[in-house]
Amino acid sequence: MTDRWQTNTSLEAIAGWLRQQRRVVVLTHSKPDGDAIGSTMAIVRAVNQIRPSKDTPAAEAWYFGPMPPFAEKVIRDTPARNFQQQSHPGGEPDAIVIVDTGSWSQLEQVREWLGPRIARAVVIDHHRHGDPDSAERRVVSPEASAACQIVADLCRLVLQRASMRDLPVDVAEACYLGIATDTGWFRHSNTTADVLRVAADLLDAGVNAAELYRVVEQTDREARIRLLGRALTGMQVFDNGRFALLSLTRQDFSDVRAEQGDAGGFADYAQTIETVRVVAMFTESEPDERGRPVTKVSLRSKDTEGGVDVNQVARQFGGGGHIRAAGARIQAPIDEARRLVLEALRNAR
Ligand SMILES: [Mn+2]
Repeated sequence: MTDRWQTNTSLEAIAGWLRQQRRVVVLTHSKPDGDAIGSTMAIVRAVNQIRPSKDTPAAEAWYFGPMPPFAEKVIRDTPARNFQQQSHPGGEPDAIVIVDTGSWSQLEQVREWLGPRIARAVVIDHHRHGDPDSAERRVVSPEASAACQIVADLCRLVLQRASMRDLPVDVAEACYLGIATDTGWFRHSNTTADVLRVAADLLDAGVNAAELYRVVEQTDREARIRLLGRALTGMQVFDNGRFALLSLTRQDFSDVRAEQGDAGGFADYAQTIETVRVVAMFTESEPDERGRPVTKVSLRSKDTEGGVDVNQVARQFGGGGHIRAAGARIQAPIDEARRLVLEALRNAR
């Protein structure tokens, strides 16, 4: 299937078609990130710009699953709906645009609804793989750093502007959001000359990059930083610093009044240690229904010598994920879970 995951239309054709549609729904993967929110917002704003109707907007975004903490501040009054796990979307749009994914696994909640409507659906994506039957037409550019890099050009065409520098500032801001977050604010290896040129055009269009950074990245709760302090204070390293183990007990969470969701991304801090190749983050969970202890482990590996396939390790404990990022729930007290996982990491390749 994946060999058919290729562009079969043009941005010009999609832009021309979008300009003629009365009602447009823009979808993205569940648990949307900065690129998903940015690319949906940019298209919704661009389409509504050409047909401004206060009562019934021409375009709206549909989101599924939990939203990142900055979502409300970047979406503001742009038409958007958020469907939680079970609810089904309704309505009959003339056009459906799917951005930053084309995989059914990431469109689970909308699959049943979307299935019979793929003839009026287009995908704009920058991932290497996807399901060709998620939309009849698609523009797939794996060389693009972010879906927003492609979407910026699409919005330029929809709005019939000569340059991305001429985009309305709210459209440019949404595009910049996705580009900045998908490149790690222009640090990751996908920071290409092309994406920097697009970002430069968006700044010329009036984007306030420093303000966007503050709104998106500087959102931590005090409890989360205190919890991070606990995790780092208790960090242990093994095998000449190759493995770093972090642990948080339920007591840690309650002491600093933190919630389970506050511990996300802690592995990144341990990964900044030069010698560290693999980080295992252990979180003591609620006991299971029979009262047995449960420990959640989240594994991160660097893609360099000494790194391991953490997906394989997680699978040994009934979990899984990706080669460099995976996790599992282990039915054991936290100390035993640490011992078992360390042993598995030492035996892994
Ligand atoms: Mn993306």
